[in-house]
Amino acid sequence: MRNNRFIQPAPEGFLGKEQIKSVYAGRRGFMAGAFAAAMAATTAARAQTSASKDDPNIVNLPAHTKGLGQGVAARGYGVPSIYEKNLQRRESPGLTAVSASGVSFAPLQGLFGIVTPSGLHFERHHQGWWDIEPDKHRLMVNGSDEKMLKKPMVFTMDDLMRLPSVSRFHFIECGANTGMEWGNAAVPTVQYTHGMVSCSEFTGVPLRLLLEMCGADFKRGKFVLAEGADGSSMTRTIPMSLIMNDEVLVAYGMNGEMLRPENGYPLRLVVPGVQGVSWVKYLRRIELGDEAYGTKDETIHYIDLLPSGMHRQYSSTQEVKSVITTPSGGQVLLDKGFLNVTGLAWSGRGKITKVDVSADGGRNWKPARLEGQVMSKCLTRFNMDWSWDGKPALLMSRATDETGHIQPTYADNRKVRGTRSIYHNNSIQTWLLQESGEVKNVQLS
Ligand SMILES: Nc1nc2c(c(=O)[nH]1)N[C@H]1C(S)=C(S)[C@@H](COP(=O)(O)O)O[C@H]1N2
Ligand SMILES: [Mo]
Repeated sequence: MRNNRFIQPAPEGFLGKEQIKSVYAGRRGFMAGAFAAAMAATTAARAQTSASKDDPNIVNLPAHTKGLGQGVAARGYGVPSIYEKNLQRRESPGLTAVSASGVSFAPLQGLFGIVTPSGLHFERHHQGWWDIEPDKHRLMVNGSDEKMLKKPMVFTMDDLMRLPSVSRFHFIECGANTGMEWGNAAVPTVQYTHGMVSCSEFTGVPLRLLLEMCGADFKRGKFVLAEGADGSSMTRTIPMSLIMNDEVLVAYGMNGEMLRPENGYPLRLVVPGVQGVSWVKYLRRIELGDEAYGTKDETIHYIDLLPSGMHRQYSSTQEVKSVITTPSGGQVLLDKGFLNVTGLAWSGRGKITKVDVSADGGRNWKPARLEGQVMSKCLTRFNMDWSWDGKPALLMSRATDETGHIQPTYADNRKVRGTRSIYHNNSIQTWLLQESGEVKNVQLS
């Protein structure tokens, strides 16, 4: 988010373990430093932005009103303003020990509306990313036996792109999003607590159509296996029930252009409402079969450790969830008074119908405004008018979806799931706004 005279942005840079520890130990060193810097920046900014009658920004004609601007040729592919260079995907400490297996988090604190700009879409690679030559890329569609699918086919990108296409807005969320928070409030900013969710318009061909072209037996076929062309050989089982309603796409487009290489160029699976790992990138093969495949990516990864010590498999649906993105962890409110509280809500089961916001730790709730068109399995932006009286506040949001599911508290989730899970944490997030204006990630017991 741009510097503004009411909110000091959250620290965007890499937060080392030591810094995190000092924040949570309640030592004021790091945050006090940030606060002092914020105050200094504010004083300087105030001199420039206050609209007094001798404001130099009104009186003096800036160069850009007098001179020639830059010619169009200066920008073949547009890039953001140089004043926005802090808004970036970031890696998190502790999560990216192996070089090609990595995560970069989307800077949710600085985004508006529901679409994640493609260059800020979170990334999750199990074995690094590739920029695959589209002319050489192939998608094979086959069956587990000859009767399951009569006519196995291999599609080129050109074959796929001449077929009827559809475009839809959907969120994608890694099953591990908010995963570090199961035990306690672990990371300081919303970028690291919730930044493994993004939302785009995807364009592609319904997978059902390809299966139909290949003569699939839709009575016997119960599952497909989707396989990626990178070194991780990402493989996931997708139930046919999701595919038959034409929601699952073999997609090449994202936000009006071809997919970005880091998001699966030239082809990826789009599985609305289902955790990110099933959205296989660099998609090279689809197999139709009559039972779940039980691959490495679904038997040892993306499973939920329960208090009993047992693991739960195939909990794929991303349940109803929301988070306030401003004010959020690491930001510092520099003034009392009116503030637009804003955030994002989503559900893998359909549309968001309601988001309630509390400023007192969940005792009182008020409905927020849902902005724009609310779409199924898509991010929904909420806003709420609020006035900060300068006293400590506990800010929370709680989403409800069209199936009636309500976002649970940490206490609710832990009753069933314990504290040692990594995946599928949709608990209500709490931000503590302190009298100093500093915002902290906390959990209420
Ligand atoms: N081929 C391939 N597909 C993949 C992955 C991968 O490493 N290789 N990662 C998966 C995981 S775990 C997630 S969360 C999403 C992330 O998609 P993104 O990088 O476009 O955000 O892609 C999924 N598809
Ligand atoms: Mo993931």
